[in-house]
Amino acid sequence: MSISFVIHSLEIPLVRPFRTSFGSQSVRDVVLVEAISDSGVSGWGECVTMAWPGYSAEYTRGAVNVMRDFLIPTLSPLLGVGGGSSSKGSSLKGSSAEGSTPAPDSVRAALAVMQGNPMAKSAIETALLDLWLKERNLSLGDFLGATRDRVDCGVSVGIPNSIADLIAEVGQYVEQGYRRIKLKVEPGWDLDALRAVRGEWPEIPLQVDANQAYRRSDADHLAKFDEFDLLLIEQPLPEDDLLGHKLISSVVETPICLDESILSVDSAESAIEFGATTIINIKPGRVGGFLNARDIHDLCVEKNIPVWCGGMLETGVGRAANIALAALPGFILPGDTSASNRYYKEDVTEPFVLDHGQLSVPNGPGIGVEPIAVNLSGMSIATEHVEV
Ligand code: NPQ
Ligand code: MG
Repeated sequence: MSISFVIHSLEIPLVRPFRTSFGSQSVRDVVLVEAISDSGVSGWGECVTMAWPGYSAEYTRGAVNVMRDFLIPTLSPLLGVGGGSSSKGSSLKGSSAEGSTPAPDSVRAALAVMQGNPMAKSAIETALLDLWLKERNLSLGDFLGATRDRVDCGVSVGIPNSIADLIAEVGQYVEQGYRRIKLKVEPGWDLDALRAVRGEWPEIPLQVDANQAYRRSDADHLAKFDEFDLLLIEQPLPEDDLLGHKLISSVVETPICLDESILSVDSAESAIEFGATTIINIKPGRVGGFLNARDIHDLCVEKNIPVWCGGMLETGVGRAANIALAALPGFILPGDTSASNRYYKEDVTEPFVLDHGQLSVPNGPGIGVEPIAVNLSGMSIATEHVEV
């Protein structure tokens, strides 16, 4: 038995530049991980890093290096090759009669030997999970415990050049049927933008995301957001500042929602119990994969904390898997699970198309989608084969 990996580096132009408090992007550099079984079946996972460490410490070139030099080699005993373990068939922990792919839990456990790098881990774990599910003819949604076949979609609106541009862009999304609008904010781009959008759409579900751009001393300023009837304020302060978020929530009535701060089940429980957050944004890449994402969801259901599915400008590969996750019962707020055309004129898979503000949960085996070969090759800037 053997599984080989191909790391596909792609570049896809965005339909418009996406600016946040940490910078602007007009091209999405994407890495897709392909795990190929010895029977020639491929499993796919998307690495959601950005080109530079702006959102979190991970970045694309680093993620490719850690996958090639450490994460994939660390899995070789599990895959039954390397270190001589291939000869001991009965000791192949995690493999099973249905196929040669190791079980998802054993992949997670093996990768946990390495610190950090959750986005790189998630890409590899998801590629193997897709393969494992395909061997069982089981969809990711059914595996994770999805209870819906459609999910409500929101959209994240970057920081534009003017209020007029903002209103025009939000107007397009409202017309397309999105069920919730999220404005990216930063000091100097917040209250005027909110006033303008609320003026046009007094009733639309609205929230903001600061990507860590404020400081503890901005509590009184953030309290001025209360008059705009927001669903939540996402990650106003730096990732490591749980006390700051707790202090902010004692001054601000709008619920605080953490994104970058939540890295694991334990950090989620810490933030909840400490009083730093009352809503959580779950992104599989940020938390090291779909198993951890599901476990954080389960914790939040138990603790009555609403969750929603974040987005990292995924192609159809990452999007398909996110939509399966967003179909779990605790995902009660619309996610950043937008249609393909929010970001891309052409997606690497068949496009996800919004229908009454919702997307359908893929129901084929695994993540339920495949890259289209010509799209993949047209977008490719590098292809690296990694033998286990
Ligand atoms: C967030 N996403 O919730 C992120 C941050 C983000 C949809 O708002 C390239 C790749 C640019 C990933 C910009 C949304 C990005 C990116 C922002 C992720 O915080
Ligand atoms: Mg965010």
